[in-house]
Amino acid sequence: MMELDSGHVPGQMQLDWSNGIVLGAGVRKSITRLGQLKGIFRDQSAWELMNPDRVVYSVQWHEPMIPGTEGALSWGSTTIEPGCVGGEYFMTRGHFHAKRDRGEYYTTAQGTGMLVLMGEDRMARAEAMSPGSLHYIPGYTAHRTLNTGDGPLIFWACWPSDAGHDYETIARHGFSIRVMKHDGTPEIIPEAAMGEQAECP
Ligand code: PAN
Ligand code: ZN
Repeated sequence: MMELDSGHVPGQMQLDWSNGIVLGAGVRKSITRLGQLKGIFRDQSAWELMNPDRVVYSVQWHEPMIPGTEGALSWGSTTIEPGCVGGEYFMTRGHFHAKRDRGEYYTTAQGTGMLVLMGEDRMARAEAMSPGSLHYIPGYTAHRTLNTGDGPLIFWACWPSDAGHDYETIARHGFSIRVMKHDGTPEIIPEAAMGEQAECP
């Protein structure tokens, strides 16, 4: 079979929809462990006490065109494991797209969570995620997902292949809101109002 310059073999792809699995040639995968998320969770001392090898989330995706191709689309899933660090749910790093005007769709396949969205003016909001929920992420909007349930949170995403990922801005300035586990339920707290947080129950 012919190979594209990107190394991906064209061919029929198949999804295991509810489990977030992409089947077919050239599926890409990444795993993010707790140890790679320094500075993401507010309670650094709670983070330091946890196993750095613990998997927080994994992504698998299908990128049929060379990354960066204008007009091309990529498709993938993210699975966030259940867990919590210093009262804060397991979550993704979060990013703006490097090409700021590029949008994205998410749709939830399994579990419950929150999608945190923040504009360049740092105005933020959160959308609840549950099976079947559809989320449009406009351009110029940073996005991060958290698992608020007891099982995995699995969602699908479709994004422009030339969007790119700007993690640096979030690493430096963070999001302006956090989602904390309070009496077993998610509570949205502005970063500026954060006080001492209790340990995860
Ligand atoms: C998603 C995210 C995925 C992992 O595919 O990349 O959920 O989150 P981080 O990239 O913030 O670690 C997406 O938004 N792509 O653009
Ligand atoms: Zn994105």
